[in-house]
Amino acid sequence: MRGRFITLEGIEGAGKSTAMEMIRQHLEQLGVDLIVTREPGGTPVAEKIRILLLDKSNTSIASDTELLLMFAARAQHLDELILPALEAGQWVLCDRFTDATYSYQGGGRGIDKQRIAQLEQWVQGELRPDLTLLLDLSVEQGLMRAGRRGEPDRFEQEPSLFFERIRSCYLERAKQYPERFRIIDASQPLDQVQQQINKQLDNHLSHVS
Ligand code: T5A
Repeated sequence: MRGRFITLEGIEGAGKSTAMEMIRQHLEQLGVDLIVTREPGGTPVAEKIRILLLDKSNTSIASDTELLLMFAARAQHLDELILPALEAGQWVLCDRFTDATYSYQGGGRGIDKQRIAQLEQWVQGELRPDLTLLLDLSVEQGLMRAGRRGEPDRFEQEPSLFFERIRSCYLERAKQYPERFRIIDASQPLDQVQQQINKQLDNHLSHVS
């Protein structure tokens, strides 16, 4: 049986890295054979593309170049890691996927969603996440948390309006695809975020088995 594909999304500082670890522990305790990965990245070549994308000294990356690099990294990630794992029956937990492209390159940069949809179809075919946990919180709160981590990367240097558009786009997508999106209130303290996430995972598992 094909494994399940779970993605985690949210604006900067929403707490994805923290939540990834909680999810990994919860699913492994339940006996799920899981691989944990991230985008952009997840394989040696895709991680090199990530470095290019996040490097703030690359001040003149055109929006279309950024979009194509995201999908170039994704094509490699799917071919080398995600698809073989799912086909082998493993579950894949991925920190960001194509909803981030719709939100950052579509909502944030203003690229036409139809162009993103064409690339999505080309690179992924019919593959879509089975479950997407959207960690939602205000841009102000997210940027404040992200700021505590130190030096901002190329995306984190953008003004807060950029992240407001990204957040709106994420929330629109959650409305558009209610069958797979679950919104987590990430403004809550960590233990409550964890409870919300575990509830959604348990719910998902009960429908799978
Ligand atoms: N990107 C990505 C695109 O533009 N298009 C795409 O298609 C894709 C896939 C890299 C960048 O690439 C862009 C988006 C990104 O800008 P990333 O590495 O996932 O992607 O980027 P970040 O959002 O920067 O991810 P991080 O992992 O660095 O941030 P997190 O995971 O959201 O936040 P985290 O867990 O590090 O938490 C931040 C701080 O808050 C605390 C943590 O302890 C930490 O100090 N915290 C909390 N504090 C209080 N209460 C809570 N509930 C807390 N949760 C976390």
